[in-house]
Amino acid sequence: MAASVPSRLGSPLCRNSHLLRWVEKVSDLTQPDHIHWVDGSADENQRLLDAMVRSGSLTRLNPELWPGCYYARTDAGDVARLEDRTFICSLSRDAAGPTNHWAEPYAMRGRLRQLFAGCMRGRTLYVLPFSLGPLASPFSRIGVQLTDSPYVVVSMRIMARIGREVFAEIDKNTRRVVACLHSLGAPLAPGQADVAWPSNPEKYIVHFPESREIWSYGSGYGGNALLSKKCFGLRLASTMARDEGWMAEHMLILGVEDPQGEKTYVAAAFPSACGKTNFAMLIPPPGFAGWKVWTVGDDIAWMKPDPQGQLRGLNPETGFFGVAPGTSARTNPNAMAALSRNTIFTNVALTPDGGVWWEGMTPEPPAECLDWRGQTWTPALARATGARAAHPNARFTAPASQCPTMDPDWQSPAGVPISAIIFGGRRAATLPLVYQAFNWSSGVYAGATMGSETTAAAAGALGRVRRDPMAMLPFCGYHMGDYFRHWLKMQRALRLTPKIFHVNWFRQDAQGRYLWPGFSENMRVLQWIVDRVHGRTLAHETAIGWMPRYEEINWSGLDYSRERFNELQAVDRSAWRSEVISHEELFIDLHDHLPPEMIYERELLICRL
Ligand code: TSX
Ligand code: MN
Repeated sequence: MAASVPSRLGSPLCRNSHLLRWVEKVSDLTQPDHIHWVDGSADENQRLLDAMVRSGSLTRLNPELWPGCYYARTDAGDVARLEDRTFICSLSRDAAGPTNHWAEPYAMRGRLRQLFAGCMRGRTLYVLPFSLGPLASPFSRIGVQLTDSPYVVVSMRIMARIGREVFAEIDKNTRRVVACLHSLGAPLAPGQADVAWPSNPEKYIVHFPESREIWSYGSGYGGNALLSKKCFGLRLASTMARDEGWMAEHMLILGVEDPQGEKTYVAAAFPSACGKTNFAMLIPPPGFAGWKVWTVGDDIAWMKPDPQGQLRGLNPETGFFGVAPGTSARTNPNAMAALSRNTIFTNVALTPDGGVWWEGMTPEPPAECLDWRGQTWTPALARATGARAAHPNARFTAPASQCPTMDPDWQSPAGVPISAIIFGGRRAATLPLVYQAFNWSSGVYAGATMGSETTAAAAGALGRVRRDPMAMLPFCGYHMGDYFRHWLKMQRALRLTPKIFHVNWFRQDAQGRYLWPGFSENMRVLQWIVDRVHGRTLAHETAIGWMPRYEEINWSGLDYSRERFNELQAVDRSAWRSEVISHEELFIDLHDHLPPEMIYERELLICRL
C-alpha cells in the first residue's frame, strides 16, 4: 500500500480489515484531504453543524423559535430524485426489467471509476456506518456510506442509527455490509472557495444488486444522497427480501387502538401526493373518543413472517424526510410537532425573524421572506408571477422520536404484527372510497394495478392515470413481474394472510368537488378495516370486492348523507370495464415475467363486470 495512505486514514473507530481495505481503496481513488470516522455523538454532530454554518452551507434558525434547527438551500439543479439517472446494474438486463434503467455493470463500473477519480480532493471523506432497523433486530441490515458531504452525515444521523455501536457490530465480522459510495463530484483545488451547495451537473445513482453496492455521484439531495433511504431501504432491500423470503415495501405502518385498548396494525402504500405522512399520523375525529392512531413509520416497511406465520413489520428508519409544502397544524399537527426542533429544512423559505415558511404552512403568508433561491418573496410578487416561496419538493428532516403519536413499540426488534395492507391512489373517478379484496391474490392484483392521476402538469396530460404498482415503480430493484410473483409467493409463508384493502380519498362529484372530507375522517374507513380484520362487521359483495354499506360505517360526529356515500362507493360497471382494459398497458410491458395469477385475476374481474 502507498505510504501516504495511513496519514490520510485518520484514526479508525473500527478494525474490520474488509472495511479498512475498502476505505483505503476508495481514498486512493477519490483523494480526499482528510478521513473522518463518524462516531455519531452529539458533540460530533454539533461540530459538523457549526462548521457548515461557518462555511455558509447551513443557516442556524432562530433558537427561540426553532431550537436545534438548520436551513439549507440546494443548487437549483439538485432539488429532487432523478429517475433518469437511476440505474440497476444487474448482470442481466432482464433481471432489472422494463421499469428500471439498466446498464451493463462492468461498463458502468469503469465509468464510475473515472468520475470518482480525485473527486474528493480538498474535501473530507466521512466513513458513516448505519443500521436500518435496531441493531438487535433480526430485521436489521447494515451499511457503510463513504461520503464527502457533511450535510449527508447530519441528515443520516436523523434518518438512521449511525456511529460507534454500528462500527462495533461491523467489528464482529458476522454481518454482510452494504457498501455505499457517495460523492458530490465537486473537488476543490488548493485555495478554491467552496459554494454553499456543491454538486455536479452530471449525476448517477447506481445499484449493483448482486454485489450489494450503491454508487451515487453528483447530487447532495435526498434520495440521491441519503443512501439508507430509497437506494438501500427499498431498491437493494427489495432484492435482498426476494432472495431471503421477506418484503421491503414503500409503506407506512400505523396502529389503530380502540377504546378497549385492542391494537391493530396496518401497512399502507400510496403513490406520491396522496398524503401518506398525514395518514401515518392521523388524529381521530371528535366522534371517536377513546380511539387512537399510533405511528410506526411513514415511508418504508420491512415485513417478514414470524415462525407462527404472522407477518411482522418494522420501520427501518428513525426519521421523517417529509415534503414540507402542504404540511400544517390543520393537515398534520403531529408532523408539525416532530419538526418543531432538531430538524433540518431544505429549500423552504426563510422568514425575517430567522424562521421557516412554506406554502400551506399557515393560512396567511408572511409579509416578506427569502425564497428557496435566496430571493425576496412577497405575497404580491407571488400573485403577479406565480413565484413560490418554497420549492414544491422542499423537505424537513425530523427525528421520529419527536412525533407525539409514535407507537410505544415503534423500535421493537420483533416488529409489530401486520393485520391489514392498504393500497391507495389519487383517483377522481371510478375507484370507490374503500373496498376489500376477495383474497390475497385479488389483493395483489389491486396493488399491482394501483395508480394516481397526474396532479401538476408535470409530464403529459393532466388527469391521466399513472400506474404505480404497490407505489414501488421507482423503487423496485428488480423485474416488476418477478416482484408480483414474490408477493403471490409470500402467501405460502403466512398462516394468517393480512386482509388487503384499496382506498381512494380523492373521488370527485360531477362538479369536481371532493366527495370525501379526508384527513381525520379517514378514521371511519380505518375502523371499518379493523372491524373487518376481526370479523366484526358485515360487507357486501360487489364485482370488485367487499364493500361497506352506509350502516356499516361509524358516522358519529359527521353529517354525511346516504346518497353521497352511495355516490362515493358506486361501482360503475362501464367505467370499470375501461379501467380493466387500461390495466393491459402495464401488463404488456411485463408480459414475459407476469405471473399467470395476474392474468387470471384480470379475467375473473372482467367476467364479474
Ligand atoms: O393528506 C391528505 N389526506 C390524508 C390524510 C390523512 N390530503 C392532502 C393532499 C395530499 C398531499 C387530502 N386531500 C386528503 C386526505 O385524506 N383528502 C384530500 C382532498 C380534500 C381536500 C380539501 C378538502 C377535502 C378533501 N376540504 C377542505 O379543505 C374544506
Ligand atoms: Mn416515499
